[in-house]
Amino acid sequence: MTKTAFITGATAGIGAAAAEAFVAAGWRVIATGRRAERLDALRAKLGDAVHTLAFDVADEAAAGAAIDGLPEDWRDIDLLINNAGLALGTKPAQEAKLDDWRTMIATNVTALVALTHRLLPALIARRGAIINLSSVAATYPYTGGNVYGGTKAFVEQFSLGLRSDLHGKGVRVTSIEPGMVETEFTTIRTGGDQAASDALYKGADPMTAADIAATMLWVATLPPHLNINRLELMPVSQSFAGFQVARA
Ligand code: 8X3
Repeated sequence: MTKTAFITGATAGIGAAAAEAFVAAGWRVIATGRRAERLDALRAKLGDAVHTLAFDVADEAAAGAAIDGLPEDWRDIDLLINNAGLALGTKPAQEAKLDDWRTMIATNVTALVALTHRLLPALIARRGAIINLSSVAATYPYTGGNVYGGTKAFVEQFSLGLRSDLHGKGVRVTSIEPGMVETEFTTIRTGGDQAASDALYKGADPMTAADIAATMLWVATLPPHLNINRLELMPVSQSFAGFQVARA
């Protein structure tokens, strides 16, 4: 039977790539995001297997209205991919903007839990699955990661907590935790600085949105008795740095 995935942040990057990968694998996709014209383009590209919902994931009322308005034949959701999220700013905490922190918490944490809460009954009814997009920043601190890393640590731990709460319900939950992926992520993080984004990815052979989409599809199509709890991945070119020591 054809399965349906609900993907947030499907207008670009990993979300758009996931929509493409799941449709190519025979799924139906509810693609959501703020930018209606991008969703229209996605639907034009991928066809009737895509249903689009344009709303800002951080606007709980708009998200609720969009979901409540889903046509009858799009209500059986087998998989929620909580992909929408962002990083804002690269400055250390003492120089960061509080509003950037608020926006990251609103999108990466508050919106994600609200949407999950709303769709849980449907997912339980279908013995479905949830894939949450966390980050290596959940585990490895780096300068300027502050609240972004905190939100992604929340996503990781919330995912594990969901697994406990959903014990015995047959619902799978996975936290996917990528390192460097070349998408609009860095342009957004730097407030539109394309040169900074290009410099970060230059020569690094970063992961691609399609790499993460393929990982999501793999996780979602494993035998139903198998749950990947956390999955951390990086490009070969990225690894870990040591501790820093401030000397007098
Ligand atoms: C972001 C991961 O490695 O680009 O989620 O900071 S990294």
